[in-house]
Amino acid sequence: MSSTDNANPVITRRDDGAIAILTADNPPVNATSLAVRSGLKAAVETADADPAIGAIVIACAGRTFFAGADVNEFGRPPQKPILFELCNAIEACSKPVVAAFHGTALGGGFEIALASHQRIMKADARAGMPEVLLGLTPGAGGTQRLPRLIGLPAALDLITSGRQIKAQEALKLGSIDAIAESDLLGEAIAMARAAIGKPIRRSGDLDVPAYDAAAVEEQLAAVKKKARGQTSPVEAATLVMNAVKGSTQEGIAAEREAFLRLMDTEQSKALRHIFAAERQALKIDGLDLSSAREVRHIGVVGAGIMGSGISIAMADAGYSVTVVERDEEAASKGRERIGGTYARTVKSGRIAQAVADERLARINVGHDANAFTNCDLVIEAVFDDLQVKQELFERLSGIVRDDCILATNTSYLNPNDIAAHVAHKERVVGMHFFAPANIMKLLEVVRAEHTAPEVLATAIAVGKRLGKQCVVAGVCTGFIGNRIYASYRKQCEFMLEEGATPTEIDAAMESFGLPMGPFRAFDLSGLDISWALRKRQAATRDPAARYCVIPDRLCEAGQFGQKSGAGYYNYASGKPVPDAKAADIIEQAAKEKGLPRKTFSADDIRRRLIAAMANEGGKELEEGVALRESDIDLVFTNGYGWPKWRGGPMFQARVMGLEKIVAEVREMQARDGSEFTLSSWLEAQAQS
Ligand code: T1G
Repeated sequence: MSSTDNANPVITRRDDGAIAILTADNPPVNATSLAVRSGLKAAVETADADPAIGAIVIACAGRTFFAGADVNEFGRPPQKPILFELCNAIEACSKPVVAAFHGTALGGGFEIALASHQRIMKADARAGMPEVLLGLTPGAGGTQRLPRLIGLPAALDLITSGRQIKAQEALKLGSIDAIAESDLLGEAIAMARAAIGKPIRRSGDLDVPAYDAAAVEEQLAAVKKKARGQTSPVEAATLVMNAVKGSTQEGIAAEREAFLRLMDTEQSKALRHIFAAERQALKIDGLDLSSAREVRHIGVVGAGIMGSGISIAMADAGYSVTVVERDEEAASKGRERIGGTYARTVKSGRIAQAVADERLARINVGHDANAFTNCDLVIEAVFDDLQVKQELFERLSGIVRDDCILATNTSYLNPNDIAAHVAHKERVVGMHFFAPANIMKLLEVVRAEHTAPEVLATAIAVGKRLGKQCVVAGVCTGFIGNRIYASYRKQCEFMLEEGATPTEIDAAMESFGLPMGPFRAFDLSGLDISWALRKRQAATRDPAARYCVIPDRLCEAGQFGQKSGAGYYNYASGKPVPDAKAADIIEQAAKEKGLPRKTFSADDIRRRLIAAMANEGGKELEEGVALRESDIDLVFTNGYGWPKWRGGPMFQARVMGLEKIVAEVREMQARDGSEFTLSSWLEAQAQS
């Protein structure tokens, strides 16, 4: 019998003898939208009451089993049946219910499986409870049923981390009963048939397996430490612990309260903003990502810190990589650098030696650029000097195929200038990695003036294969991230001239959630690098613009930051402490500026810095350098250490209130000159 309830087109029932097979079909990922919840609950109850039915199989059509609650319903009034009510109905069913899952059974999807009486999973499927990654907690019984099935420690791990598990681990943990060898549905039907008339094992009725209380206490402490200010992992851990304090239904009630409360928090809204942003970033008008060319062999020019990091990222993703340095000595250093990185990765336990060997074998380091002849893409990571890069690209265009993509990793130069002497300029694109390139997720893909759409699509496809968060940027000095970061840095320095200290500013941003405050970060990256850039730009600097001499004077005093033992902080003791020389330089510079001294609260500091960032972001949006606000937030949450639960500078500007942000910028405009002119985009947003 096959029936589709016309009132509910997403759930169909097909009977195979005494087995009712209920299949959901709700593209793209079978989110448990209202139609799924109501249809599936009705179908389960109908099948349970049907005397011809001995057991039930729940499955999904399309790419995956239920991938969780429908994020588009979040923040709206809940509509019955709520997902936990569906799960309770499944578990209460008097006949055996088997969940057959493929793809990614996540969140509410995994909870539907846990409420079923048995679970069979395709060998290549994955399961998980990613709610905390959205700033939420499971809300349909997961915190109660999972620990009863797999024990407290494993349940705490999965639910507070949000990580996905593969079939073998799911089986080993006890969260599933079998892995489908070939025919998921056929094997699920057989499992259901075998269960008819047998006792039903309901996970909600199980006792939590014995556990080591001290070890769990340590685990709870570790969750809190790792959360670094994010609340949902800690809340989720508390809910899981309810499994040993009360009944399943009491635990589910507590889940429901926490889930609804967290839904309204800034952290969850920020994390959902980022979730949506990640899926928006590569939807670009007029760009067909499927037009990307196949890339197998990649060339990298330069095996320095960036070049070796990029080479490792490429080899890790399965590409064969030809690295060329200027001479054998530099090539040899490059080999050592790359080999050393892999050795450290193996030593840390992140990969096995065999994997490192396989990846290393994909990287060939030499000093003859003719080795690039059969490359599909060559990226340069040489010294950020325009003439050097122009000459390099001119040479390369005489070596590589005419269709070989030429990418530049420049941070500040204009890819159009680099492309000036290249034959077939349409093949030039920017691929701006962030150090360390094999670790940092952000990749700014810079669309130069002549970049062909399929070249842009290809650079994005390579970035995605590397596991990067790609963000398309237009051409300007510093592209999306570094241009905004420059405004942020200037306001940090200006506040020193007005009475704030490096420690105060760092403390304000670290308590905001950054892993490291700005001045500690400047010291870490080295004050001399931006000093060299400022000296190069000195001749063209606007004399009317406010300029802070503090970092220049620190460098003139040989205080380049951590690398020289002192910068804004002193590192002689091994830990950063305020540096006396820096304090004198700050005091002297402030006196020379003669600005009114004031005290800054942490909120003052955050508002001023986020205002500077949002204002520059507004200008980027006006110019088309950034395609959308959320792209800017992706840049800072993937490339500059911003916690995703803060949503990014543009998100935070809205949280703080755009009127206040505009007021802050107007003060900057009056005090700091034309570089901080109020963005018309920001002004319009504040008025809308
Ligand atoms: N709801 C609605 N749409 C979703 C969705 C969801 N949960 N997940 C993905 N989509 C859309 C996505 O926007 C995109 O749409 C398309 O599906 C493909 O997604 C009570 C409350 C499933 C691993 O957190 O992890 O359950 O752009 O590009 O790379 O306890 O999507 O095509 O229009 O990401 O193959 C828990 C989130 C929710 C899963 C697929 N579940 N999704 O990855 O494709 S909370 C999640 C993912 C919950 C319960 C609680 C991934 C994926 P469009 P995609 P993908």
